[in-house]
Amino acid sequence: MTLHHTQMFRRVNPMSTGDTSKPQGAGNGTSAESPAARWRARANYAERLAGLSQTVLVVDDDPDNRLLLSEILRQQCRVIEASSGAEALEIAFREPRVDLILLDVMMPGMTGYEVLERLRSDVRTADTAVIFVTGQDDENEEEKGLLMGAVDYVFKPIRPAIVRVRLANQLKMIAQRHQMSLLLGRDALTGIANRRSFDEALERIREVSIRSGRAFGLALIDVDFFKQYNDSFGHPAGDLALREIAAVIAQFATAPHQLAARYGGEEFALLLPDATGLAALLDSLRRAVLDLGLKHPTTPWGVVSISAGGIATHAEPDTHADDLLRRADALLYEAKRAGRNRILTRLDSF
Ligand code: GH3
Ligand code: MG
Ligand code: MG
Repeated sequence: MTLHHTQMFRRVNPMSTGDTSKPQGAGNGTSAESPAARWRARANYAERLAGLSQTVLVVDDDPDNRLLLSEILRQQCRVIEASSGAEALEIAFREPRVDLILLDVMMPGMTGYEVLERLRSDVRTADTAVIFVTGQDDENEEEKGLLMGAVDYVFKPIRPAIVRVRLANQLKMIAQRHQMSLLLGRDALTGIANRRSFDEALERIREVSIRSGRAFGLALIDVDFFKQYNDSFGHPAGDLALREIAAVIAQFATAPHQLAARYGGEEFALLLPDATGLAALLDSLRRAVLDLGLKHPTTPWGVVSISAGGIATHAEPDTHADDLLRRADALLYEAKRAGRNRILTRLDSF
């Protein structure tokens, strides 16, 4: 990954020795003994502990500003630069993990506001934190940016020590949020995402779809005759079967922002930002579960199977997550009534 960055982008090249152990003076003339210097040393230590695993994209049309910001940041994170809004979007959509974007407001071609709007309209970047960098100290502009979802503002001329601390604070919050969602978002039995993660992801994809007008896919999946499986082999064997089925479902959601989740009990859900080929995908999934070959004493086909209901649709402002789930659930119910071991999909025309 680092190699990739070095090759693809102008990575900021340390002009110094690369020794990150010393607190950066940041050029504000504070002596090493001052309280501020001691706090700075502690902050730097905490950053090093956190590791340089986070990535910040610096977007500015002015090369001097990019260089300055990158120099300030490179001790605490990986830095990628973009010189225009278009380049920023291209990188943000392509890079698997940009944690934060430092975004110049006034740029030729596309303003920072337009870039933010585009970021919020794509599921890959809808959650990416943005800090605006602006030369204008205008209350209305600042309010506008914050209302659009920027997490903070940095004002030009750049004051390195302040930028550094603001960035460190945001990066720390982002890391904590990431860790928390990992801790809270997994299903204990199967290891895949749980209902909580799923509900969050569905809400995000709904909001993105409202903004972008683009369709996404949602499927509810239920194991057939599972009560009888438990009754025949016992609950622990049922647990093992659920883990195997979950692993198969997870294989159908490996692309970024696709999500496979345990919705509850023996029900699972799939969320696909791109709805193309939903019916074929669900049918492959159905066959993959059959191919597990988990013996079932009472199904007509002798092995454990699933049924699924899937919708490909886009969301309007008055579309609620519950509406979407209800529509997928109605199809699942029909698939069950029609005999199980089958999938039903409804693809809205756009
Ligand atoms: P259908 O084909 O209509 O879906 O029939 P079914 O038997 O699968 O559906 P039903 O809702 O009647 O039963 C669901 C069963 O799933 C009953 C319940 O014990 C089992 N189940 C739910 N959660 C778990 C679990 O975590 N572990 C095990 N082993 N079984 C579970
Ligand atoms: Mg069920
Ligand atoms: Mg069932």
